[in-house]
Amino acid sequence: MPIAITRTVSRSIVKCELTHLERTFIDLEIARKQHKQYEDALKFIGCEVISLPELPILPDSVFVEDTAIILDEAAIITNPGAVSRRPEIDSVAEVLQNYRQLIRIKSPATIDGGDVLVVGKKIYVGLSSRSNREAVEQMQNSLKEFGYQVVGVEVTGCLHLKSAVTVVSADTLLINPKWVDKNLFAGMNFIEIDESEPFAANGLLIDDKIIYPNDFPKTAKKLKKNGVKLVLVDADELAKAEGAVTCCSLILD
Ligand code: CIR
Repeated sequence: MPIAITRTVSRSIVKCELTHLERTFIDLEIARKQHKQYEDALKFIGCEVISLPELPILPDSVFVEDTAIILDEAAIITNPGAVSRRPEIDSVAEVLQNYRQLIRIKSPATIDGGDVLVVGKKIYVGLSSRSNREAVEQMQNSLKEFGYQVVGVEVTGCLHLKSAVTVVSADTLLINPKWVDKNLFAGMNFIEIDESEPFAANGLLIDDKIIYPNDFPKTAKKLKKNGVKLVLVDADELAKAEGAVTCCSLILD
């Protein structure tokens, strides 16, 4: 049974970091209700959900994905690109040490888990406002013993690499080609988002199902046509904090 680590939405979510979006009011009650729906979707797929307690003074702490990268052989504890988010990592590391050997990314390297796309033994790291080449280098040095190749890829127009591309099956990527170059992912198949839904490239694959926001009906239709099984959730409240569905959990298979 996969384990999904989540964290209750912080009461200070309105003070979240924002990079590409204008600040709009985030309703805590709605955000928590939708987050609960997301946790229910994880359970529906068959995950055991470990829901960590709220961190009231850390606005972005619901986005646990950014604090770690889970591999079969180890968990990498990140050094988040936004200084305000660095205090989020310790409590996640404390939980993860029960499941994996920990590897820590250290300054000047910075990286957010949202920038990391794992496709088999290849790890793509988005070179974004949050993640840098030093992080790619540290990851490559730590992970070569496990046979991983770590490559940095340019990403533009969005916060993280996984805002632009996510995995929908072993050999298929859901992608917004305006934000990341398809040619970087040689040998993969692609499903392109509908152009009118630029934020539609983020889905969370667990087993053979994708947790996917209700907000992108045109892309959802395309995914279904391609045989992708969707578990739909309301995710528009946390989307105002620049968070998508992968951001809200860490999955241990
Ligand atoms: C931030 O800017 O760090 C948060 N407001 C949003 C983080 C979203 N995380 C993700 O895409 N992995």
